Amino acid sequence: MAKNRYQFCFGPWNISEGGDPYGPPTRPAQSFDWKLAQLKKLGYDAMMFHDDDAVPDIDNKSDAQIRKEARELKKQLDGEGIAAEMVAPRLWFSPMTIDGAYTSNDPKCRKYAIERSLRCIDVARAMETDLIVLWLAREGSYLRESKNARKCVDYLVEAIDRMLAHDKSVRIAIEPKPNEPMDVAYIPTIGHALAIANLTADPKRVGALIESAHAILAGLDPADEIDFACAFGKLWSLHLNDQNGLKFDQDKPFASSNLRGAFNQVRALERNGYGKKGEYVCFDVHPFRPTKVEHWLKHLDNSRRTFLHLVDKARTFDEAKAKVLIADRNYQDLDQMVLEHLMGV
Ligand code: GLO
Ligand code: MG
Repeated sequence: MAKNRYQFCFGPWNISEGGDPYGPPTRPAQSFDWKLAQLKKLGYDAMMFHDDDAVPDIDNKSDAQIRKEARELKKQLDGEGIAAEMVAPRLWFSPMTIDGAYTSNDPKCRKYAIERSLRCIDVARAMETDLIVLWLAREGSYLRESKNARKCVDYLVEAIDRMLAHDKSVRIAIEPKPNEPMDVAYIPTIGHALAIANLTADPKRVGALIESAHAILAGLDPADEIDFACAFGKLWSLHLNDQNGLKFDQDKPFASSNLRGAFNQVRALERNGYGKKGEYVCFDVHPFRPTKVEHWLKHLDNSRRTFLHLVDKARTFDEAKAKVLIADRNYQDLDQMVLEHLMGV
């Protein structure tokens, strides 16, 4: 397998229990410590966190208590040789975020969302990461008439500006997703994320995170989204996974549905030098619901293995031969060349 520059990461939520809207969990909950130990064994380098993965019950704790617990966690991670990749405010569980967080119609709820985000930054600082990820889960609407989408752009900018002002070293990576849980989200694609970055007080500190499944849900090719973000120097994190067409967010193992699509994502990462500035390859993947406890970590191990195999495939792709076919507009043979390369024949 490829000797490579990549460093890998997942979050505690990726060792999930299998509950879905139609049925209960199929695996028992595991402790955080157990999850951390598995991360190391699987050859991963970092963990990504929600603010309340790092400090449980964060809404009911004082600022001093939050900082203390985050520092203790940092020590635990240091002991294991694991970095914290990022911290993300979980703005979709609280009763204060039922109708949106930064874009709620209720000013009290918007205030809660901003204050919670500032606390999330305090957690990140204690855990020595400068990266905050914003998955804007409920920033959208269930019906268009319920919110003023024009105002919501201002609310989003205001929230991001407050975060940028709270800590001058923090960087914010927006993780776009077109739908789920909302009918339609306000920041559905990388183009939207980068456009809103430009309205903020410090655009240099606002970038993006691409999730393969989210791009597919938007009807886009994740590889092109990667190239687009990289053209702006804005791809600061990555959630690789897979998705079988337009349905609920599946978070399948990387390449599970579309091997060729995954190959093209890896090619895009390779040609942009992703990872050279310390960016991590994170897998936002979940086990299939029927997965037994003894196979519980396979989706993480397999995603990483597939990624490394695809790095080999990207590096051994016959670029010179492809160039000749492209110059001759012989896309038929180019197509077959890619298929045979992936099939190993
Ligand atoms: C859901 C998102 C979610 C985020 C995570 C980090 O669709 O992919 O898993 O990545 O909450 O912000
Ligand atoms: Mg994600």
